[in-house]
Amino acid sequence: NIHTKDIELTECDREAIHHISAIQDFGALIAVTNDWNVAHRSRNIAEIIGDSCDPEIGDPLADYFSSDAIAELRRATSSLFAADTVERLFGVDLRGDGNLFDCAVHQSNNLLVIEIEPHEVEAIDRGLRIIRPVVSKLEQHDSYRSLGDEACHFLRDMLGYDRVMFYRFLPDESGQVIAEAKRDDLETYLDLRYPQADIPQQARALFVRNRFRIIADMSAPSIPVEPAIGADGVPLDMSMSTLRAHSQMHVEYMRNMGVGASLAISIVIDGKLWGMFACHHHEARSLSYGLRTVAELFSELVSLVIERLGNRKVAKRVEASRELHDRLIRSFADGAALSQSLPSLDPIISRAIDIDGISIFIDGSYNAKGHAPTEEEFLSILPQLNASADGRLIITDNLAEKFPGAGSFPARVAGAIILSISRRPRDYFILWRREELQNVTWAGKPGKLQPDSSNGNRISPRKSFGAWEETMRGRSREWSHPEQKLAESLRSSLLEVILRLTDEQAKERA
Ligand code: BLA
Repeated sequence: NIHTKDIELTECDREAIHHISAIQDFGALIAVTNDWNVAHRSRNIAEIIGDSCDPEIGDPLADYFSSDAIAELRRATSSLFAADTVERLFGVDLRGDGNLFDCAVHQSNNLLVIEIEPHEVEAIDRGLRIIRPVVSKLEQHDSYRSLGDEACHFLRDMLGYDRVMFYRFLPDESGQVIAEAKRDDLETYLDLRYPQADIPQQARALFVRNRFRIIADMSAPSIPVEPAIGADGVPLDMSMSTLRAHSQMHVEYMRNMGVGASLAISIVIDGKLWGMFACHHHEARSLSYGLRTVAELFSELVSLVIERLGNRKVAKRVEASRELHDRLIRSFADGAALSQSLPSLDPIISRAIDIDGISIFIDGSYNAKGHAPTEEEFLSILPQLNASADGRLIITDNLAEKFPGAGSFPARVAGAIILSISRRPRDYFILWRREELQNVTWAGKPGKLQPDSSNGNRISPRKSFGAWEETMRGRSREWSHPEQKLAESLRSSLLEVILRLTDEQAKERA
C-alpha cells in the first residue's frame, strides 16, 4: 500500500540521468582513454566535424586531429586536477583545415571526454562587452527580487529567450518565481510556486555540480553515444557533460508547458541549491558555447552578489541583536522583576522581530501582552510543552501541529517562538504570531501525480499548469532565518539578565 507520493519519488528519483548515453544534436562527443584512443563516440561526428572524420572505437585520436590540436587538448587536460572541472577551448582548428571548433574537456572516471561544437566568432567579445556595465548595477540592489529583476532583463536582452525567470527554492524544496522578464504577449508566471517533485533529487544533486543546462530543441531526436556500455562494463558517466541529452520525462514536462527550448542555470550558495534562472523559448533555440560561457559567468556573478546581499542581511541582524541585548541589559539595570517586564520589553523586541504578542511564564506565573493565548489556554498546552521542550528553542508557524490542544485557542495564535529560559523546568518566554490565511498559487495542483495505467503504471509528468490556489489555514507568517537567529540571541540575553537578577538577589540576602 504505497502512497502515490512515494511512487512518484522513487520512480522519478531513480532515473539514472547521468547514464543516458546520448547527446543533443548541436555538437559531438568523443571520449578517449589515457593513451588517447577512442573509447566512446557520438554517432554524429562526421556531421559536426566533417565528412572524413569518422573515428572507430579503439582508433588513436591522432589519426583524425592535427598534432597542434592534440597538443592544445593535452594542455587543457593538465588543468583538470580538481573534481568536476571543465576546461574550455575556443576556436580550435581540430583538423588543420581552417574550420574552427569550441571544445569542452573534462575527466569522467578514467576517460577524457571532449565535446565539440562549431565555433561562433565574436560571441565572447560581444557578451563580455554587454556584461560589463551590468555588474556594478547588480551590486546596488538590496532585495533578491529587484536583483533578480535586473538580472532577468539582462539575460533576456543578451540571450533572446521568450521568458527568463528567477526562481528561488523554499525550505520545502518547492520553488517560487520571484522575478521575470518576458515577451509582452505572454502571461506572467511571477509568484507562481512549483512543487518539489518537479525537480527530482538526482537532478537537484547534478544541478549543483553542473550548473548550466541547455536543451536546444525539445523535439529533436537525441544522438546515441556508442558503445552504450563501455569496456569497463558501465555506461559513460555524463554528469559533467555540456551536451548530454535529457530525461524524456523532463522533456515531456517542458513540452506540456509549451516550451520548445530551455536554459536552466543554477544558483548555488554554500554548496546548496539556492535558486535558478529558467529560460523558456517557444521555438527551438541554441546558443554558441561562447555565449553560454558568458551567461554562465554572469550567473556566477549573480551568485556572488546574492551571497553578499545575504551577508549584509546577516550583518544587519548582528547589529540588531547587539542593540536588543544592550537595551535588555539596560532596562534591568535597576533590578526590575522579569515577570513584570513585558510592557517595557515589548517595544524593544518588536523593533527587532516582527511579533504580534509576547508572554512570559516564570515561577508559575503567566503574563501576556498583545495577541497571545490567555493563561488558561497556555496552561492547557504546558504539559506538552514541558514534555517536548528539551531543546532551548521551539520555532513553529503551525502551533496546532506541535501542540494539538492549541488548535482550538480562540485567540487563533498560530505561530510561536518558545524560548526556554531556565535550567530547571520550566520557565518560558514566548513570541507569538497570529494566524494568517496564506494563498499559495501553485502552477498545477501539487501531490496529484497518478501512475498512468496506459503507460505500464509509470508516472508521467503533469499536463496541467493552471494556477491552483491553496489556502493554508492554521499558519502564521513564517519566521525568517534572521528572526530565528535573533530569537536565539534574545534567549542568551534573557538568561544573562536572569543570572544577574539572581546574583543581585543573593547579594541582597547576604
Ligand atoms: C529536471 N525540472 C528539471 C530541471 C528543472 C525542472 C529546472 C533541471 C534543469 C533542466 O535540466 O532543465 C523544473 N523547469 C522546472 C520548473 C520550471 C522550469 C518547475 O522551467 C518552472 C518554470 N519532472 C516531473 C516529474 C518527473 C520529472 C513527475 O515533473 C519525474 C518522473 C523529472 N525533471 C525530471 C528529470 C529531470 C528534471 C528526470 C532531469 C532532466 C535531466 O537532466 O535529464
